[in-house]
Amino acid sequence: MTVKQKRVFSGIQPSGMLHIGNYLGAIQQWVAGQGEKVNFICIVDLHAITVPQEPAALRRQTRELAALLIAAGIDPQQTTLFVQSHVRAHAEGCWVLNCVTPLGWLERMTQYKLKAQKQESVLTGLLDYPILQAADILLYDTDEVPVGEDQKQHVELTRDIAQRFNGLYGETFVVPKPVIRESGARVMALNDPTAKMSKSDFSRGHAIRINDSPDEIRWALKRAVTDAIGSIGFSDEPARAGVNNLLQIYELFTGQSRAAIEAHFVGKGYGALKGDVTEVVVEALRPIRERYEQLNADPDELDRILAIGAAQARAVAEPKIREVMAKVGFVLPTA
Ligand code: ATP
Ligand code: LTN
Repeated sequence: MTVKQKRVFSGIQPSGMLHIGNYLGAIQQWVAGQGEKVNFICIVDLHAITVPQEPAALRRQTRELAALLIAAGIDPQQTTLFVQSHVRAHAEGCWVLNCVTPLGWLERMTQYKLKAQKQESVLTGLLDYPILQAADILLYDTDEVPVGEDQKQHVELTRDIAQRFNGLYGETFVVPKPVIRESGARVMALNDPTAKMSKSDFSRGHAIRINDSPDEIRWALKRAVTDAIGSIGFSDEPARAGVNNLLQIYELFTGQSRAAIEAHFVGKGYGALKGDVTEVVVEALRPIRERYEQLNADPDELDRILAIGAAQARAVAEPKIREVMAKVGFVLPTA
């Protein structure tokens, strides 16, 4: 008997340059899982416009994100890498799922509440965001969704929506599981270790972007918020969040054990910690930045890769959306 390969789906918004939180929380896992499972990685431009975007910037960031993902190790031969708006089934699936999801389920989403607070005028799409995400995931019969901690609630909502649809119309969707790594699931802002590092926070020193120069990385880490305690060790205590965050970044980029890292820093001060983290981050990002610059210089090649990805994605999503439409009672268009 052949065992069916697991399907993995994840998405990322072209809402600005990636930071090490995206890399450590999500992309590293996507790269590690390539080969053994069937992988789909989607650049979610429909999600990006749930908050205002400048059209030229969105277009540029979409290609930049594709280049960066490939530079970071996503191999288009092994992973279907595509742009969400290239596959219409995502918007169509979102509409159908809108019509089986109670409004109250959306109003309690943490990400919605946090993002809505930051907007002068909240767009309807922002509330609907998690349903579009559910459509993304469910159209591919996804088993696993590797994401950072902040997305757990959206994947749980996706499970609820899948079960509700299956209950109303009969078995249609696979109920997916979130996959969240223990360390790195929540990389904190360097200038405020109580907040998660976020793409759409542009304050200087907030994040390390994957294409930052070594000088910029040094600048941000030098000013990273720590505490007045002085000792260096992993800790869950809120007062130690800054030091813990630096240690986690060190851990994930070096792959060393926590015990070895703590032993390495015994008797050292925060200046040494920041210096060592800087060195490790600069060296880990250097090859990614170099590959990124090469790829970004060839937009035609990127568009070609994305066109192949879109065709592969459509081959899965289109039959699924037809199945969904048939289940709800639509007359399917012929041919
Ligand atoms: P935005 O600030 O524009 O909402 P973002 O930085 O949260 O963007 P997304 O595109 O929403 O980035 O997320 C891409 C992936 O990166 C998701 O799997 C998300 O869980 C993960 N991620 C985002 N921020 C962090 C973080 N600080 N630590 C770990 N993982 C993160
Ligand atoms: N909301 C996600 C991005 C996203 C996603 C998805 C993640 C859109 N569709 C499907 C996993 C699966 C975020 O990272 N902010």
